[in-house]
Amino acid sequence: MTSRADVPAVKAALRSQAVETPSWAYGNSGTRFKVFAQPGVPRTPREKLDDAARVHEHTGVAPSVALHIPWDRVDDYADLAAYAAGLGLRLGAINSNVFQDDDYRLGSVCHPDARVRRKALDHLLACVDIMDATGSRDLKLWFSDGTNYPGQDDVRARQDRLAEALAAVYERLGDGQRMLLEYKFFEPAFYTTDVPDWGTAYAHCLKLGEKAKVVVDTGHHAPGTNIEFIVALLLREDKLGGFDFNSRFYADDDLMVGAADPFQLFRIMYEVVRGGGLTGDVAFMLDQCHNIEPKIPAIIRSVMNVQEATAKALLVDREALTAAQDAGDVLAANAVLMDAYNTDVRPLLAELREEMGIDPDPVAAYHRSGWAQKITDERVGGTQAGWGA
Ligand code: PSV
Ligand code: MN
Ligand code: MN
Repeated sequence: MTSRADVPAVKAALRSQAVETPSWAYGNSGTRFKVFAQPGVPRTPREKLDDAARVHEHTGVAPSVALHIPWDRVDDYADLAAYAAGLGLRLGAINSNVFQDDDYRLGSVCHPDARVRRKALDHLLACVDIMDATGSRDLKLWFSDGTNYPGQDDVRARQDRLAEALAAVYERLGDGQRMLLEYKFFEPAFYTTDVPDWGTAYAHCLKLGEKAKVVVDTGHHAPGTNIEFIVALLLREDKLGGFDFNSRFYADDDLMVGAADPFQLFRIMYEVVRGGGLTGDVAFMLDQCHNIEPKIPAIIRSVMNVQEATAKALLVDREALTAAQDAGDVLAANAVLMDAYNTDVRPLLAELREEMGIDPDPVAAYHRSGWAQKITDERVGGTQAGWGA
């Protein structure tokens, strides 16, 4: 541990960080080649919340769950929110889905046909109604819109259509509600994507106003992109709404955050800490799919990975770093950062968990709890929920 670390302050910051887990990570998922069904997977949104409650119980820092509509369709969202509250949880971001309908072949809010655009907009507005019922703060917007072939559609006109839809949604937001615009450089569109990068998302959010912010999904960049620079810049402009955390080796792999490149996660979290993002209203959400590994322990592991990166970022000796930077001492400055990154923070986190009254080893505690066996025995019949179900 770095000598000047203010351990109580680091622990207090870690205690207050909340990581939001996604309802869809608890369900079955796969690639376009095969979905491997797992035993005990939730059949209903309530069962997804039951699993999320286990993640929160064992980590102490995962008190909210993001919903994806219509994957989490229920008749009464206020009732679902009450159910979540009964488990010690709350409902988090509402993720809209305008990408899984035959009508969206050529896009949703950017579609050339006004009828399809209206249908997509109606869905987004319905998501705000759901937020009113659940008390959710954030509407997360990701559009699969784009084109596959040069000349297929007018790229500028599509931006106009996008702006029109975003403005209508923005108008509908209530006090304390926000919209988070997510970008992704390709897939499913392969030539142009209508919100491909942070710059496009930022330009739209800037025009819309302060309730519109950018969300950074860590898997949505070209290889080699310096994501921490984007984070630093968005924070500086007060336009970072949150993260969809996951990790990737190739494209949008949706693997466990911190698994592929823990050093990148540390660099991102350092910019978050440096930019005041830990104490502000940045949403730390996971957006992952656990296709071959058991889901609940994978989600617990992911929450822990975010905590470990955050702890290391908090341990950076900022005074020593500034001194080295001011002196133009390249190697000393780099060494300060690397010292923090190379610190084993697991004992600190184990200690923190004990202080919070939870088991210092969340994954082991989950395995001991018997929950995996219980859901395997009880959740038989019905349709297992999953990505796209
Ligand atoms: C798109 O790739 C995305 O990252 C968006 O956040 C979607 O809502 C989510 O994945 C679905 O898993
Ligand atoms: Mn995402
Ligand atoms: Mn994605």
